[in-house]
Amino acid sequence: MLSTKKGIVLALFLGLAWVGSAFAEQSYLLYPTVPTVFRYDVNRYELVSAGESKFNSSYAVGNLMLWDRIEQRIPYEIYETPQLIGFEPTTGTSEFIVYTEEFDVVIDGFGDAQRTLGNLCLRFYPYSAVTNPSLTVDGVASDRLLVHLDPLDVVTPLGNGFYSDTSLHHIVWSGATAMEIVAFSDKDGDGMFEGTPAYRIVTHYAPVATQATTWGSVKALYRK
Ligand SMILES: [Ca+2]
Repeated sequence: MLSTKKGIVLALFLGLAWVGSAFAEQSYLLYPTVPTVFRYDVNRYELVSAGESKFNSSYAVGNLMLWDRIEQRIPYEIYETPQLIGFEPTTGTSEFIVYTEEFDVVIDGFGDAQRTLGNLCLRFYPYSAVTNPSLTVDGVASDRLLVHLDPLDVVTPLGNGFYSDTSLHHIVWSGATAMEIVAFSDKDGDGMFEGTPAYRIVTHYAPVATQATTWGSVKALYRK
């Protein structure tokens, strides 16, 4: 749980970030259910090694643990990802890297208060598209790179001062070398995402299909 002092500092930080951009739409945590490497934004996260005082083996991937240096806590939200296999540093936007053209995406409304994510959308950005990329979300073919989703109510306590509810979406894509995916609230309804996402998924075309051996059991966790 955030102390009041930390909460005030965080509120000031978020307030300044808000003032800093004339118009920005909120992005949300999303992650894949298949094996994934988390490329963490070094301005927000750092790695802690086994033996350091902050290290908690319950959150270890190998001998490393991710730490949120802004909120000074374990980033529980990242550990919601069911098949986290490693970490790599990057700068700017944190991203989950996968290699498949068909997988499930979880949108997670993780936060320190109950809320409803309205005007919820997935936005897709193809890399090096050689033809018109094709895209199917939840079995429905989309001729646009923006897909509207039902609002997501976030009401379930996680037990550590945070709340989380999720929605699961099955994605199939082709016709590009990679696809970047962002979840956000389209406040102005123009079908575009304005701002810099806190998180995204980058899924790469994989000529040799990867086998997700735990595919069925992982999906079962999220289908409620
Ligand atoms: Ca917009």
